Amino acid sequence: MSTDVDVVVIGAGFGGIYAIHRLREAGFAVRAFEAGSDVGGVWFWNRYPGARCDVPSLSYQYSFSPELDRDWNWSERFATQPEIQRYARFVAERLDVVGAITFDTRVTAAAWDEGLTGWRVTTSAGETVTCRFLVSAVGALSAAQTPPFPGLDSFAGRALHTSQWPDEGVDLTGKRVAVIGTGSSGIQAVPEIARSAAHVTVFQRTANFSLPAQNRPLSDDELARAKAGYPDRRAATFTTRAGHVIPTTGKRILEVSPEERRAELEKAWEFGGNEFLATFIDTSKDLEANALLADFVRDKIRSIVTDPETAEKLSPRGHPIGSKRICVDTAYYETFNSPHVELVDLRDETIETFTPTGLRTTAGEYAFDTVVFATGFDALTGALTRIDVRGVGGRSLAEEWAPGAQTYLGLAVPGFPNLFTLTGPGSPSVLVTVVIAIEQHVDWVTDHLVHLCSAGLTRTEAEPAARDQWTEEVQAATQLTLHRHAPSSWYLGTNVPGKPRLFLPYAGGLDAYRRICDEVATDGYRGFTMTGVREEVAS
Ligand code: NA7
Repeated sequence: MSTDVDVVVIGAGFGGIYAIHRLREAGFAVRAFEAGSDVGGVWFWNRYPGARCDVPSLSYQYSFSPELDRDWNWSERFATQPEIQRYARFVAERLDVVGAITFDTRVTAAAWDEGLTGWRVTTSAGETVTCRFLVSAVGALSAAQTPPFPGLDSFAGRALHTSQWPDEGVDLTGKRVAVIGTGSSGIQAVPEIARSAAHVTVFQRTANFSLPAQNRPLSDDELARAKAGYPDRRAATFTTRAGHVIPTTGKRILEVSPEERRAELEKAWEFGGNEFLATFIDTSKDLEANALLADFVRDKIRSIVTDPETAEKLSPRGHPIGSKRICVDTAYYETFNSPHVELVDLRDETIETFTPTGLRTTAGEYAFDTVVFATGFDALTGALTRIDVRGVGGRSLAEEWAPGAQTYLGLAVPGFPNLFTLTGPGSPSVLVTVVIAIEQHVDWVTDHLVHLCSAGLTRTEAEPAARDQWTEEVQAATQLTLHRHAPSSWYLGTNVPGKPRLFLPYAGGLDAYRRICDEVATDGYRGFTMTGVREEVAS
């Protein structure tokens, strides 16, 4: 039985764009569905004021094409959301993949059909498309999470989520705005919102460490140097732990004098960005070393924020710096020096209920016209489990992952043949430069499918033993990092009520991960059962 296409790709963000390109290049007929009205994925949706990448632009781009590198020019050190979305569009047009994408259309269900040896994919437009292989490029941070606050329906003002910001923008001039959440999105949005709003109340549950971006325009010289260094960068990309080269002094913070420590950290703070974390090589491994780094940042907060009580509330405690996602900001702490910006610490008072005019905490009432939920995502799994994916025997992926998402290499799940989950749980994804992680995944999946089809086979399925062994490896990798000391984070799923506590990304580094994937391929795709005979081959 033949299928409508060889491959359906879900999503047209960075993963989907490159997957369509590589799979078509390898000879597969591909169709993609995208819920947004343009390419970009997370960079299409996250339009909140101040939205910016926290990885330097020059590293946050595909590495596979010298031509793309040559012809695209970033304007700033850390690109804004609109510029990154323009880049995604530029690449999609260059690779001529736009025609393969059906926009404004969600995949709502996908069911494995053993007789077909393929998937039946259903969309929000009511279309059903059959395919041999299904590639999920839904993104790790794309399923928005709004906590079920009591009384929210009664709130008469406007409620917004940072990742679902209206396309036409929102005029907050003169408005009283509440922002709930102080992760990367909240920390980027608050200074921008405070520019026009009459009053801003920031509700903080956990104070996060944030580093100054020290953003600036990129000069022509810098761009020219970056382009000249392209071959080296490309060669180095996959040999790094993080997916891009990060400068370090190579020294241990515990071994340098207090003067040298301060001087190096001041330099790194002035340089800006999350590269600050790599200044010394022991701070990501050793709690004592990490505490010195954290102290430096808390000193900075105290030196910036004039009200000592507010400074103390903004000072993160209880988790090592870098064990939760580090934030990168522009004037976040400075914003709290403005008289119209107020911080509410939800460790001192908790939200009881929304009311028609705002919300009530255990300490009192707060009135506002607009609430901005900067409350994050059902990360790594939510975008896929919100689709009704059914594998062998009708087994639901959401049910399979209900006790905690387990995969083989972050890419495949036993019982769900011919399905590949780009940047899925158990892959480095959000812990590394995700565009580079995507390239590795797509290349590996394409090679796997070419291998399968060249052997005249039709079905590939991860083995339970391989999944179990990989799950152990993912958890063991976490134990070697300071992530294990963070009591809560979206890496662990603790931000989503009812989600099991399990560290989801692979923390062993992109270099190690790539080596493992390459070895699996060299071993004839060890851990996958590959079967089936194609009709045209058999006849
Ligand atoms: P994050 O980093 O998950 O931040 C969400 C924030 O919302 C965080 O401060 C949470 O506090 C807070 N939150 C979540 N639920 C609640 C409730 N119920 N009450 C109060 N506060 C709450 O999401 P972002 O969008 O900022 O960033 C996600 C990633 O996107 C980011 O790391 C970058 O990689 C890009 P908590 O810390 O859970 O106590």
